[in-house]
Amino acid sequence: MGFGESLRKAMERLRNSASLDKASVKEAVKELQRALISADVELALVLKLSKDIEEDAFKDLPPGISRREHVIKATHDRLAQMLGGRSAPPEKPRRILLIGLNGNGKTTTCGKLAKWYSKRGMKVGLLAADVFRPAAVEQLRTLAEKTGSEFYGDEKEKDAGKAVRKGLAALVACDLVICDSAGRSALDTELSKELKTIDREFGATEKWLVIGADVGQVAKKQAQAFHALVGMNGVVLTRMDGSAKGGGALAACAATGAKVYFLGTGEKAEDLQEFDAVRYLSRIMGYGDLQALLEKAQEIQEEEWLDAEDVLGENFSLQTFYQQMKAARKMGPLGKVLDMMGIGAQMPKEFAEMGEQKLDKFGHIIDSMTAKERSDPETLNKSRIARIARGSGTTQEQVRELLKSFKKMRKVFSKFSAMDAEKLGKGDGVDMKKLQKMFAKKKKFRIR
Ligand SMILES: Nc1nc2c(ncn2[C@@H]2O[C@H](COP(=O)(O)OP(=O)(O)OP(=O)(O)O)[C@@H](O)[C@H]2O)c(=O)[nH]1
Ligand SMILES: [Mg+2]
Repeated sequence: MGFGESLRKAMERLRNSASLDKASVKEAVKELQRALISADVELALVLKLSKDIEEDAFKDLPPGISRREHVIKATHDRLAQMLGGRSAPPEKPRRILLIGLNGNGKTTTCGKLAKWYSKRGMKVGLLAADVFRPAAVEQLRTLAEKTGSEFYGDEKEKDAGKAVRKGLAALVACDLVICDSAGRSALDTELSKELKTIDREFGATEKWLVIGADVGQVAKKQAQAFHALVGMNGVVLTRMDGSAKGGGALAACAATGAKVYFLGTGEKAEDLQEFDAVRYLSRIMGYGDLQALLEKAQEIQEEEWLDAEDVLGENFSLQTFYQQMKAARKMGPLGKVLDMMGIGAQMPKEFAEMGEQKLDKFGHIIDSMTAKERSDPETLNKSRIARIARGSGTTQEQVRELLKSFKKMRKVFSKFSAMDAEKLGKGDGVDMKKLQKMFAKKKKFRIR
């Protein structure tokens, strides 16, 4: 079970228990502890969180709010606090230096940040100061080309300090220069010396540590060491897409007071998200983050994109299924888009990981159907399936697979839309819609 799913279970326990007394809160807290420990959150932090929640839970109630709502909100707030809340990244940084141990994603993050800031109107330059790894300069050059950034790098330059000086001169016309440094397997004397030199020559105000989320609580030691060395003042946590230990790494950074500005969620230049613990929690727990989805859709500036009415409405047919899959793919890997809609957690893996080729095949199959078959797949009997397979150059098995996928998807979506209408409404004593709004806006609230 993933981190998000187990957190959600703990929250559901609070939401669904018949009465909320000390014992049932303790039970839910225990479940929460298990989730946090398996995400590699440091034990001391888990115990502190538990104590805080148990204390908050039975404080006097603010007016107009039920005990259950209060406990859920308190738990959520404490969790968000433990994971570091939110630190908005600087809007117009001039020089960013990325540091970190090898393979954690520094160079990749240079490309991501270049894209991020150039989308926000800045002229960005990438500076290669990794003189250690032979292919590093070329790797950054490619990323600069892909993201339309200026670039300085010289394979023959073996002195990191000189590379920085020359780079700054070459990139003087840029609004923002992002400097890529070399990594080592540990923060040894060689790397320390090199980073000090780069830091001195580069004169960055922003010195960000790049850490893979899979290190879990070890992030704390790294953050402390790099802070002591050059005064690291921000963190980018990469590989949040693959790691079950993201929660541990986030909590560890927060515990040192380091600000996590961004999360890396994939290998591509667009796989970067601003970090906000509240959004992060709602997304991993499957409550959705429509705002992020809308922003992403806007950035892509495509007219054709996921239409919630079509997906959640009654007319969800094979045709809409295919269109939505196609539209969703344009916005990034389907799994991520569905995650943001809050249905990723309930989505069968096969959809999240569906490749281009399979989707094309599905397209051919759907094209070979009559309009009636598309809107009512129940009419598809054996002979029709055989005809469609012939017409689309696929096999009957593949047609059946598509139908099976469609039915699964329809089930998930109908569950989600029913939840939207009812469970997110009044339901079991908790007004989920209001809760979601409260969390999203973090405003003072008053219920009923
Ligand atoms: N899944 C995933 N992979 C990532 C992410 N960020 C980086 N990677 C991958 O991690 C590997 C290492 O990334 P680099 O950017 O080369 O790491 P580095 O810190 O520059 O490494 P050195 O220069 O050797 O110190 C590459 O294969 C990247 O594609 C991420 O957020 N998610
Ligand atoms: Mg690198």
